[in-house]
Amino acid sequence: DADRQEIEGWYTQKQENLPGNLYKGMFKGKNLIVIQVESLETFYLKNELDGQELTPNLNRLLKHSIFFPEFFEQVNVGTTSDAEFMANTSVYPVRMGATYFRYPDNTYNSLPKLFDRRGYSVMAAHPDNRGYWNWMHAMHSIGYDNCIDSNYFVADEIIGLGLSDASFLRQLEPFIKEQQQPFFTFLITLTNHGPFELPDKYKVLSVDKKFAGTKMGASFHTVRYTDEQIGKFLDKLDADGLLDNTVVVIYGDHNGVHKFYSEEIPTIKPADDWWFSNNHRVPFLIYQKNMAGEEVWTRGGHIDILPTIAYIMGIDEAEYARTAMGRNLLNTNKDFAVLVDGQVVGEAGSPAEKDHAVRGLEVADKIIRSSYFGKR
Ligand code: GP9
Repeated sequence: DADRQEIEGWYTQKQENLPGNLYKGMFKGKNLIVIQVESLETFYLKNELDGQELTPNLNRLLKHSIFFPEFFEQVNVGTTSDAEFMANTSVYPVRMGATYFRYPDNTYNSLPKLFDRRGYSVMAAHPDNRGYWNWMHAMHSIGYDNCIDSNYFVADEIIGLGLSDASFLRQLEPFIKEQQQPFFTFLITLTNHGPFELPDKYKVLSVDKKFAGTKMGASFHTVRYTDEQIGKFLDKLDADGLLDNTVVVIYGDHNGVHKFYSEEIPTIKPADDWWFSNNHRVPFLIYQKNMAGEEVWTRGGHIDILPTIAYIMGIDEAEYARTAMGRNLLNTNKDFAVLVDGQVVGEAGSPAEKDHAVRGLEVADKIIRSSYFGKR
């Protein structure tokens, strides 16, 4: 009972109850594609390596996107799976271990359920095997009845951890096109995974020799490659006539080169500003072909993806106000993100508000360990 009161009290205190604004329901009824990109950090976007864009396609999308430059990774040890979990449920991951392995059967209010209720075709796609991070089992519980993994694709090109982004996205496009509209498709990419392997024939950047043999240098190539595949994928969907009626959300799952290879970075000399420091930022952008681009500098993180998407897609807040732990970054007076270690980036408000924000990590732990939403 005490835990129940704490959880319910936490949600009550979280409510902001602000009047609606111009973003509310702006894309109601459109298709939605959410692309979670492996190890994509914000510093790659809009930056140039000796005059060469690292993400020319994402930069092109930004001209028609709402872009959140102050967006932070919030994953725990479940890394990629934690990002997926937060994006789909707006609940922080469990404090110890990986949520998908420890509690794969839990029930949540989730993006797939919100769209399923609206008659959307709902699908999740993964280029890797269903067992990686217990993916398919956990995604079924979260609400994706239709999950397709590497077993659904021809393994005609393996790079690094598995099916190349080029092959995956090429083979995925017919699955997307053939769905009944409106649809919501969630997918993740793979190739930009450490240690950032890429066949030489796909390397198009000229990378200074000071990066020779480093993961940073290798990541420039794989980021550029993944960016190219996303661009081609969206061009194909556009040629299919889908993009006018589709919203595409893209975000990075967690830091990559700065998270897993940080010891190596200071050895690269001389150190340049723009690629050097780890600032935990991953990009989050909402692209619609016919929209003018803008930047929203409100701080947030993975936990805020569901309420932000739901708001623009016209889903009534009452449907998730007491399950989503995150804020709608397009209509909030608060400007913060809680990192995995409890550190608060930005301004959570008064000391009591800051305490409330940080307590969210423990409240989520209680929600998950008790499968709270399955019992309520
Ligand atoms: C592999 C992908 C990677 O399928 O989920 O997970 P990560 O190692 O980045 O957590």
